[in-house]
Amino acid sequence: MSPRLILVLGDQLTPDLAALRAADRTRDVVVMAEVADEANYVKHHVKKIAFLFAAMRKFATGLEADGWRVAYGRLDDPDTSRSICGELMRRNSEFDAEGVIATECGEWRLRQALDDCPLTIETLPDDRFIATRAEFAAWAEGRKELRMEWFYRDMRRKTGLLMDGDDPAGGKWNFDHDNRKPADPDLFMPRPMRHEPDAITEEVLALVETRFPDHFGQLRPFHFATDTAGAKRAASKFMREALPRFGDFQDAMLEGERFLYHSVLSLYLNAGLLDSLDLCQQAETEWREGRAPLNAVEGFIRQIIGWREFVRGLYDLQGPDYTSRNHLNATRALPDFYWNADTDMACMKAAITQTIEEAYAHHIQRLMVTGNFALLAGIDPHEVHEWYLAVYADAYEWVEAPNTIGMSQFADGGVVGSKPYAASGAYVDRMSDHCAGCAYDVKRKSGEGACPFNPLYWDFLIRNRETLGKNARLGRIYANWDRMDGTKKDAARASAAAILGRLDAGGRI
Ligand code: FAD
Ligand code: DLZ
Repeated sequence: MSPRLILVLGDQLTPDLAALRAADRTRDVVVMAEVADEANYVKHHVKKIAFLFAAMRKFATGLEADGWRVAYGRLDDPDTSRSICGELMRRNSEFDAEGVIATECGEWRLRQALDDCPLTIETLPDDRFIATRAEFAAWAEGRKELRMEWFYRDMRRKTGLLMDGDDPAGGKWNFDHDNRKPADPDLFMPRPMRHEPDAITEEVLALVETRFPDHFGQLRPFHFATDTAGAKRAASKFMREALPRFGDFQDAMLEGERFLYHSVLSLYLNAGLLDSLDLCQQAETEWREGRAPLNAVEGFIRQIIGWREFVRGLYDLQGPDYTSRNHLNATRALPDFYWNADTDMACMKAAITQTIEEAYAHHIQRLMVTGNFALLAGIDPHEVHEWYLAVYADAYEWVEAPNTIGMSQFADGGVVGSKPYAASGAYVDRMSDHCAGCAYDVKRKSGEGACPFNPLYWDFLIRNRETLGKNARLGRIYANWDRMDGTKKDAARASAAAILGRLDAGGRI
């Protein structure tokens, strides 16, 4: 009997993936490939490419050890095609195969490419998520507003996580209110696990160094795990050392502390090396056995079964044009300092520098620093989206786009969030220690040396008043502006115009 081709993509590195479950290891051939099209659709951070290629190679070796026949295409193999479809066509001829079994891919872009591929492809749902596409669509049907909190409660009920019978553990669904403390420098600050590259990873690092010299980011040192065993060790270290304080300091930022109490597990979850339900169950055990407080564990679980599942559902529901939305008609080009960190704003410099070096920034850095600046400065949301998709090791469009286009840039007009996450410098000052050492003065509202976030904040709101003025959640803020002294208003807008003019001229910020 002819074999079928079983497609396993770089973010499908899960032994019980739907396509593998449907396959017969005595008959079928697993197809995996490092291809130029996937590596280049944005100029991915070199650490992300290295992580995925090393993890793919090890996953393939693991499958072979389990008795699978694997046809693995390496990027440096002259016969490997440019695209996933090309690679399937090549293997189809090589094995005289009888069709392809695939697990639905995360991004519309690749779904479209596989639909256009002239082979018979049976596509199975990706059931590594807690909500199926149909469940999310049914939940969303007929609702005027889609809000994460209501969906999250259903996911708690569905999984039984942090439930005492029908009630939420601790009597509350959400402890976010307790999770907004600024952090202090701490000698005992936990650090994510650092994994030394082995021979396979070293070989991939050398390949990435030669093949992607113009891609974003710094490749070495490279300390990500590249297999499930390593990712699980990283998760255990997080549970033991950081989870107990994850909640309290979830929104905090500290100069020189790149990870604080965050898990740095998203890249492993998104590539399939870790299972989201399993991770949440481990976190719940930490609380039930008295090693971590409820506000921390609830906060961590909410990010995964709440936000992660919610944005995935929305991405599917909103369709392939989502990344072209531009509700606020923002058209400014992305400033160069997003690529080289060459800015005098201490918070921006810290977030972008660590993005270059680590392919990582935590949520508040992404949302309230780099995202906030782009929002206030009116940067084209598609350019912002392509930046976030390129620069983080965990970035895939299904999770990145709702966070960028929706939550951060409000370019979807309120599908993900009910109001824009716009903030002045006071927010960064409250949640971080960046302002103390900054070239700008966060207390100055306008004029020479004022923190750019201050005048840009008001300018953004006034520029967009026609669109945002009817938003009930912004009513008090607009009322504050209306009460403000005229000279202060003029000074803020003149400062904003000067900053935006400098941006347009490629000047230093
Ligand atoms: P932790 O703070 O330890 O949180 C635990 C887990 O919760 C994460 O590993 C992640 O899987 C999940 N999570 C937390 N917040 C979110 C969220 N808003 N949406 C989805 N999952 C969440 N996350 C990605 O995985 N890939 C992306 O490409 C991505 N792009 C983003 C772009 C912007 C503009 C913003 C504001 C956020 C983005 N996020 C993205 C969400 C979030 O910033 C990252 O998931 C998080 O910073 C990953 O770090 P961590 O593993 O230390 O997370
Ligand atoms: C992100 C990525 C990269 C950089 N390279 C590959 C690759 O060479 N081969 C592969 O199968 N997958 C890769 N990926 C992950 C895919 O881009 C991902 O599967 C799609 O974006 C669908 O979500």
